[in-house]
Amino acid sequence: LEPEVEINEKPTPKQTEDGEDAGLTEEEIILQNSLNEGPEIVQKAALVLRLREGMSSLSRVLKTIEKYSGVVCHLETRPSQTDKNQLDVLIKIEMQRQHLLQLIKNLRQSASLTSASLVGEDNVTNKSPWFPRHASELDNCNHLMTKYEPDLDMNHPGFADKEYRARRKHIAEVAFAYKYGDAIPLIDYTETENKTWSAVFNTVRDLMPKHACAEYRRVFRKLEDEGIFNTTAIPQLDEMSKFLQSQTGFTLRPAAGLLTSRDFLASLAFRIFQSTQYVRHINSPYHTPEPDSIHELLGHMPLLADPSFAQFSQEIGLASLGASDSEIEKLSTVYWFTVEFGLCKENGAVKAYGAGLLSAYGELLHALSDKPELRPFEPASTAVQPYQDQEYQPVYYVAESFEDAKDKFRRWVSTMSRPFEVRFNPHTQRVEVLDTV
Ligand code: NLE
Ligand code: FE
Repeated sequence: LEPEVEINEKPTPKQTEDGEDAGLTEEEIILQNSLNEGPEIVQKAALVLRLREGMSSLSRVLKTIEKYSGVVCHLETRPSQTDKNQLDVLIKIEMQRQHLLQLIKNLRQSASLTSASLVGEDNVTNKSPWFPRHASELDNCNHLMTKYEPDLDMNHPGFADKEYRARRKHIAEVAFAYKYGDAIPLIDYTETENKTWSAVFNTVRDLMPKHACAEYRRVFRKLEDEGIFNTTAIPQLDEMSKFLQSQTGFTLRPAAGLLTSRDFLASLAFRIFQSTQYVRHINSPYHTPEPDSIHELLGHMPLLADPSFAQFSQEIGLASLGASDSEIEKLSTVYWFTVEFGLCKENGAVKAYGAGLLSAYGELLHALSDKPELRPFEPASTAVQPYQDQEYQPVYYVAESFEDAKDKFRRWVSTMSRPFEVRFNPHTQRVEVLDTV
């Protein structure tokens, strides 16, 4: 069978008035411009096609890819939603740039295709992906992960507790309604919720002098002196946000639950921390796999008030803006083993600074016992260490100091693929993009 899609070595591009090829998508223009840097460079690409004659056209398309020495890495098909006789196809391929461009042009001219387009994939990616440029755009960064939720997970201690579930729903709605510039809504915490807080707060206050890092201890005392930390009532996010702002410029905004990594990390770039406002179930006060306000307040807030740590947090956020999915995965792993579960050295001893440790006393003791494996913090290897969020961690990473962690992190981030730099302008709360290519 001869492929119906013929290989035409010299297509005659239609010219527009300003001399550019007509009808090219942004990705294709980028691809075309990259040709002079190395036409024979093998490049990953994703194609989205709509085929007129279903599977029989698909086999012709695949043959054509083969003719161009392309490798098919991934293929998905489904009947088109608008016309069941047509087939929608996603094909991920690896192919020399010069052939790739030819292929797309030829596919476009083929009679068996209704449409063909190149979509961004790794280094073909659109050079200006969307990410928030101003703190107000974080209103769009509130996508939730549905992992461990009282409504969905039978193992959640709140699963069978109707009242708890209704309460969670109410507090989540408050967060969803929040818009940049609003005052953070006050939550009138119930007696049970305050009791849960007291239980956790008292254990942390007892363990902290021995096990928490100096920066944490310093801010903890300050928060006690200011009356924000006290054993009877859960601090309000609003008062905490004002406190942080006065220390490091960090502020808070309410989040409805566990956010996607991309959305969560993006906010850190603006020195904004998205914080949950609901409280864990009274039946399991000393460990929960999901974030809740006790974890945020007791775990995260003291360190966000430390200038060096605040800077480190913001830099993780800045590195995430416009990063590829696999880089986001690495950055969130680094975040996990530092901000959430990090240990650090202090006068020859090992102390905790990770928020997931400082809000869960069982794991805090576990981390500082001889049970887990401790490794030195090295961003490149830490970033690829698999982790889970249901049980205590088997491995922790130890930083020499925040300054050292930051230096290492900066060096590692500079090896990432993003073709631009970003800088936060604190006067305008805007992220400025500096092109480096
Ligand atoms: N395990 C922590 C706690 O119980 O406070 C929460 C970790 C959230 C990532
Ligand atoms: Fe956390």
